[in-house]
This record gives sequence, structure tokens and C-alpha cells, in this order.
Amino acid sequence: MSQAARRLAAVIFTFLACASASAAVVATNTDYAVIDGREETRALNASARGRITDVNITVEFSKCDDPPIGTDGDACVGRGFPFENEFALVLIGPDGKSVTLVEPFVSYGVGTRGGAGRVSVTFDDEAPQAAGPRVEEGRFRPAEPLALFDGMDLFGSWTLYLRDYARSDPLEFFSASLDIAYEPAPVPEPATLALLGLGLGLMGVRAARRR
Ligand SMILES: [Ca+2]
Ligand SMILES: [Ca+2]
Repeated sequence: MSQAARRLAAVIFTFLACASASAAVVATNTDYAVIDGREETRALNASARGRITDVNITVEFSKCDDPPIGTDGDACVGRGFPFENEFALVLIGPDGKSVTLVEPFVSYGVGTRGGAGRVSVTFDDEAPQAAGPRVEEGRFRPAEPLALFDGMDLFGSWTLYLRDYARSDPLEFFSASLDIAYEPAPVPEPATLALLGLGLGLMGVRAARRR
């Protein structure tokens, strides 16, 4: 292989390596809220561009008996039933498509006295178990598959919709992070394009000389 051809191969290899899929936390939101008998939304703004191959979302929340546990809370304060069934979590994509993560009155039951406290739940289609019947920390399949988002561009404003249905036993939101595997949009750097052009040019010159 000539030196020019070797250089060209190296450039193409680098370009292809950059274009392969990568998974990353693309957006987070840590704007705490006590949600009780009402709804709330949290924005997750993704600035990267590329074709989605997998979406996971981690939500840190608590669903406790009254009173709220507060921003620094961990265990539930109230010792009664937490009514873990009366809330919903829905992820809405930049294009308006929505996936129910927690289906109200279906995913979870009323829970056990004292409740789970503050938990971090990762919703992932590839998890071995579906979320429920009790709120617990870990990785679980959402009520609806997140694969609905596969193939679309991740760029834009995602929304986590949170709703608590009855007053008393609040849902508390601590944080959400959107973890997306995607194939970055093929936007090569100008320098890469220039090298690619130079490589092709050199190969052309050599081919012409041989002829
Ligand atoms: Ca997944
Ligand atoms: Ca409530």
C-alpha cells in the first residue's frame, strides 16, 4: 500500500470509529418538587444529535405517607401506607411521542407501611423485571417500551411528566437523567474532510501517472 493510501485508510478508520454508537447521559434535571394531587413537568434538554439506538432514564423519587421527606430526606417519615399506586411517570420525546414509565394504579400497588423512601429507579427495556408491584430501587422495565424512541434524532427538549392523583401521600421528585445510546450524526470536521479530499486527490494523481 502506498503512503497516501495508508494515510487515507487511517483517516477513513478514524472517521468510522467516531461514527459508531455511544451511550451517554445526555440531559439531567435536579429541580426538586413535592407533587401531591397535581401534575408537574421536568425538562431534559439534549444538545447532541444522532440516531437513537437505546433510551434509558433514571428517576430519583419518593412516594411516602405524609409528611414529605424533603430535599435531604432518605427514609419515609410517616409510618402509614405510602399509596404507591397513585402516581404516574411519562417520558415525552422532542417529537411529542410519549412512553408511560409508571402506569397509575397498575405498575405499583399501595405498598407496605413505612414505604421505600427515596429511591433511584432506572427504566430500561433490557431489565430482567418490570417495575412493581412495590416501589424499590434498581433497574426495571417501564410500563411501555422505550424502544418507541429508537431511530429518531435525540436532539431537543424531552419532558418527564409526573402526576400524583390524590391529596396526601406526596410524590417527591429529586432528579432525572436521560441516558441515550446513539449513532452521532455524520458531521465530519472540516479538517477530516480536507484530509479525505487530499488523500483521494493523491490517489487520483498516482493512478493518472500509472496510466
Ligand atoms: Ca435500554
Ligand atoms: Ca398523593
